Parts: sequence; structure tokens; C-alpha cells
Amino acid sequence: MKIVDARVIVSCPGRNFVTLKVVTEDGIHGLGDATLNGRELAVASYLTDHVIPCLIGRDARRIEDIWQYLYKGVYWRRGPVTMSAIAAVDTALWDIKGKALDTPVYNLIGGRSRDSVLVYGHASGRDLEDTVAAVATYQAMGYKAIRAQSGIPGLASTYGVSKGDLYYEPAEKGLPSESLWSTERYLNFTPTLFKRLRQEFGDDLHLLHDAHHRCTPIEAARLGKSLEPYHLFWLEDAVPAEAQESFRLIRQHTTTPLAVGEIFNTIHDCYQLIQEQLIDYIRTTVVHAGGISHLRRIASLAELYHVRTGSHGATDLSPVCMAAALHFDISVHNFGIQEYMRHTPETDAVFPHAYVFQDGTMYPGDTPGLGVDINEALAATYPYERAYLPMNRTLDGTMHSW
Ligand code: KDG
Ligand code: MG
Repeated sequence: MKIVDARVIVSCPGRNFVTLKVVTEDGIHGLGDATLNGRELAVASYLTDHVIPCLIGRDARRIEDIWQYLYKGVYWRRGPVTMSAIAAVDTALWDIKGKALDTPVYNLIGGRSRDSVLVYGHASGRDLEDTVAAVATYQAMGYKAIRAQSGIPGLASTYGVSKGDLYYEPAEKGLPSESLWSTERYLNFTPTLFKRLRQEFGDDLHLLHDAHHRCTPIEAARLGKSLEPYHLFWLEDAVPAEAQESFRLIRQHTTTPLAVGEIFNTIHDCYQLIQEQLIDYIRTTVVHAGGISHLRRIASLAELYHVRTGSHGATDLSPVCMAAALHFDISVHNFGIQEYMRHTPETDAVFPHAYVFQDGTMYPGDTPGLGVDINEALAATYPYERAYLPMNRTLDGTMHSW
């Protein structure tokens, strides 16, 4: 089953997506997401200029060999650009294999371990009351797990807070804007928010929170400790995670469950966190961590240490990644939760898919392969538009961790 064609499709139906389409001599095609928020064209070039020429003529059935060829066979390993490109190839090959064998991808990777996949949605508001209302809206939509982010008193804008729309896209067209940040104000306010949310919604609703890599280890420890009475499902990205050992300090001080890993690219970014049981959830994704094949390696290691999966699923991960994530989620034993930030109707029209949301959970569908496609003619009507996430400075103007 030779690969005879592969091409990269860049389109912007509300936000930029990079999609790899691989075609075999039998006329089967597979898709892989290669979107790297704010650096989309780097991955597109990596694939078009350096990977695709080496793929043509290879046997699409040899997924593991092609993965190793693109990883071990190349001098420059790891990093988000390389691993997103490898992920796209890997995902497309699993899609092809499923279609060739006439079965959903989850059946090729162990079969279903559960009936459906618990997901969490993003509720946010300009202030505390607005956030309470947003959580109520998500609960009414059926979500059993909700991430709550709020504007902070005294700060003009806060990352992760939507402008009131269900379809929230954090990347902004043009050059990056800059916001002002104060960790002190954030740490003073956040426990008040969760106290109120527990009063309002009781104990059963799963509440999550993302600190977006903004605290130092001791600040994160204080945050985790102050949130303990409100028993969060997790506290995410409490610190920038380049230094995995930061989590030792946080862990010594709090029992709030910790999640990290949406910007990790390989098992090498998280094996210490997993083996030392410094985290509870690993957030690596199909698109940024080497595809379904590599994500399964991470999950297998995590399973040994009671760490569960909780893959990133923001809007910059395309419906192709979402479909692949759901096949992964429904199959691995140590699944924890899946992030699900709804795509716009424009995006969904470009990527028709079989996955569905119902009662706070998702199901990948039973279509052979991943159950997602791309409408290339429609995609072509949305040309690439430069866009970036906002940046962050402290109140005195110093650049702060993203
Ligand atoms: O590309 C970055 C976004 O996806 C990220 O900021 C969203 O933190 C995020 C999350 O948890 O979804
Ligand atoms: Mg996050």
C-alpha cells in the first residue's frame, strides 16, 4: 500500500489550521493535524519541504517504522515543529489503516475501554458573577466537568476569559497584543472564585482551573493549598514546566491534583514528572506529542505510576486532532478526562466529523478510520491569516512567563 501523494492544506475558517493529507495507491486517504498555534507555517514548511519527499513510495501500513524513520533517522530530534510534523504523518497513517481494515481506529489500539469519554468545557467571565453565570450555562448544556477562569479585579484583561461568546478563540489576528499581569492579585482572588462556585453548584460538579504557567513553584504551592477546600479535579500548568523538578516543591505543600503537559512534545519532557508521581494528569496531545503512536507510549508509562491522561483540546487543535484524541481516550485504560473547547460552525463545516457530544461526554463514532474529513474546496476559501496569542508583562512592564 504505497503512499503516492501527500500535501499540506493551510486554511483559516475562524482560526488557522494545518492539515496533512496522505493518499495511497489504493486511493485511500488519511488526515493528520499539524497545527502549531502562532507558528503554523513552520510546520507546513517542515512537512512540505522536508518530510513529504521522503514519504512518497513508502508502505503506509508500516506506521511504527515510518515514525522511527522520521524521529531516529533525523539528526534534529524533538521540539514542537518536528513533533507536530511527525504527529501529522502518524495520525494520517492510523486513519488510512482504519479505512483499509474497515474499522474505527480505536479497534486497532486495543478496542474501547469505556463507553464514552468524559470532557470538560471552558466557562469564563469578566468577573466573579459573570463566571458563575458561565458555569451555569455549561452545566445546563450537560457538562459534568467545567474549567472556570475569571477576570481578576484590578487587571484590565486576563488570558483565558472569553468575550462572552461560546466560541472563544484566544489567538488574535495581526501581531501579538500585550496584557498586564499581577500574580499577587491572581492569588488573592482565585480562592474566592472557587469558594463561590462550590457554594453555588455543590460538590458533585467537577471544577478545573488553568494557571497558564504563571506562578513560581512556591506561589503555585500557595495556590494549590488555598484551593484544597474546593477539591478541584485539577490545577493545570501551575508553573512553567521546563524545570520538571519544580513540581516537587508544589507537591510537598498541597493535595490539589496537578495537571501539566499541553506544550510537551515527547515522553522525555514528562518521564520524571510521571515516575516521581509529581503530577496526576498528563496533558500531552496527539498533535503536539508525536501522534497516536507516541501518545500511547506516554500513557503506558503513566499507567504504571497512577497518572491519568487529560489531553489538551483547545480550539487550535483541529477537529482532526479531536477525532484522533477521542479514539485514543476511549481505548487507553488510564484515561482521565479530555478537554473540549467547541470549534465554530465554520471550522466544523470544513472538517465534517463523526464524533458527537452528549451529556458531558463524547464518542468518536464508528466510522472506519478516524471519522473526520476535510472539505478542501471550502478550506480554500479561508486563506491563512497571521495570528498570535497575547503576551504578558507584569505591572512594572517586565516580560512575564507567557
Ligand atoms: O495554543 C495555546 C492554547 O491552546 C492554550 O492557551 C489553551 O491553555 C490552554 C488550554 O488549556 O486549553
Ligand atoms: Mg492550558
